[in-house]
Amino acid sequence: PDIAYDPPPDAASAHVRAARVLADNWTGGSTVPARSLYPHQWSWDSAFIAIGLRHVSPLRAQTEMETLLGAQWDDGRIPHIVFNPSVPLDAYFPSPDFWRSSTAGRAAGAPRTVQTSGIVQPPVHALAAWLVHRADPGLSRARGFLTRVYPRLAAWHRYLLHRRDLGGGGLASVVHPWEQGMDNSPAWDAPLARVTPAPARTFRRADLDHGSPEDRPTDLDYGRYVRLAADYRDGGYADGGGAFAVEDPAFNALLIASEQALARIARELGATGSARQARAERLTAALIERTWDPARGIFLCRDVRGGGLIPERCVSGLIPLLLPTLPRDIADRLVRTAHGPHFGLGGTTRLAPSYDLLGEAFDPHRYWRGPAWFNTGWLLERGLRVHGEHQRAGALRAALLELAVASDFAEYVDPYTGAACGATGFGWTAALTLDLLH
Ligand code: 9YW
Repeated sequence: PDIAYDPPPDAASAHVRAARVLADNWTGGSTVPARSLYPHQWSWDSAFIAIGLRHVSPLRAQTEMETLLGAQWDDGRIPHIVFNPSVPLDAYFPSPDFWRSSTAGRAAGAPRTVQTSGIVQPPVHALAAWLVHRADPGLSRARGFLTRVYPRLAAWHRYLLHRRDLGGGGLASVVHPWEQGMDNSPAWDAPLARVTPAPARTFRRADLDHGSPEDRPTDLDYGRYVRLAADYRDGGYADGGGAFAVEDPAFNALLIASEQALARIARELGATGSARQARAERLTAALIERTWDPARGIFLCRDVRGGGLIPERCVSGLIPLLLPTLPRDIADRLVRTAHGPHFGLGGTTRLAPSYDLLGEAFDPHRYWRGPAWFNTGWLLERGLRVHGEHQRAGALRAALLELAVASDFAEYVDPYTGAACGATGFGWTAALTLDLLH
C-alpha cells in the first residue's frame, strides 16, 4: 500500500540512470570522467558535470567546483587534471611524476599539497558556477559559494587574458592540444607537424589498456603531446616561448560566455559587472575579427606560430553560436553550416560530428576526428535556443537524450549511427543528459 504514496523511482528512466552514473563516478569531493580511463578530476569535465549535478545535489555540484578551484595555481591557472593520490601512478599517463607540478611548477605558484598537471582546459567554470548557484540560491548564499569562488574565477580569467594573449590580438591561446580539449582534432595537424615527437619507448600509454586503438589518438600524436608537455614543464610552465600556440574559437567563446557569467556573479554580489560586460563585448569583436571565415561560414583556429587561419572545419568553429551577443548574420550562417553537408544536422547525421564530414581526415570513430560528443552537442543545443531556433534545438535535444541513454552514456558516438565509442558511464554525458531533462 505504501507504493501509492511513495512509488519507487522508475529504475529504467533516463534521469535515474544518469544520476546513477554520477553517483558511481563520485569520489567524495569530485567526479571522475570515467572510472577506468580517466580516474582523476578533469577541469572542463568537472564544469560540465557540475551543470548536471546541480539537478541531483546542488551541494555536490558546489563541492565539485570548490575541489577544482582548491588546486588553482597562484598565477591563476586552473590545472587540467587534479590527481587523486589514492590512484596508482600507472593507471593514467601522464601521471604526477611526469608533470611534477609541486617542483617544476613552483615558480608559477603550483600548490604544494595537491599534485596537478601544468596545462589548462577550456574556461567553462564561471558559467558552471553561475548555473550551480541558480539551482539553489538559498544554499549558495548560506555557504558563501559565489563569494568564495568569485576571486578565484576572476584570477583564472586574468591569467588567460594576460599571460595567454600570445597572438597579441586580445584572445587566449592554447599551448597544447590537450588544453583545447579536442586532443587529435585535424586542426592541430599542421601546427603539430612542426613538433619533433618524443620517442615511443620513452613513455607508456595507459589509455590503450582501456580503449580500442582505432578509437584513440595514434602513437605519433602521443609522441608530440609528450614533447610539448615536457618542454613546457622544463621551462617552469612559463608562457610565451613554446612551439605550439593556437587561438581556438570554442575555447575563446567559452571564455566570453564565462566572462558574461562573471558579470552576473558580480551583480549578485553587489557590484555592477559593467566592466566585465564591456570586456565580453570586446572579446566577441576580437573573436570575429581574428577567427571568423565568412566564405566557409564557420569560425576557424588561428595558428599563432605559423601566422594564419587553419582551413579545417571543426565543431569548435560552431560553438560561438552559444553567445547571445553574436551578430544576427553570423548566427544565421552558423546555423546553416551546422545543418548543411559538412555537419549534416537534421539530415545525414544524428549529432554534429567533431569534424567536417567531407574533410579528408574525417574518421567516424577516431576520437575528435569525426565522432560526435555530448558536450559539444549540449553547447550547440543551447546556442540554437539562444538564437530563437527552438525547433532545431528541440530536434537536437531529442537526439542527444536518445543516444546518451541508448549508448549507456558513451564518451562519444558515431555521428551517423549513434554507435557507442570510447568509455561508457561517462561523466559529462550523464550530467548534460540530466540538464537537458530539466
Ligand atoms: C586525456 C577527460 C578528457 C577530456 C578531453 C578528452 C580526453 C584525454 O579526456 O582527454 O588523456 O586527457 O579529449 O576533452 O577532458 O574526459
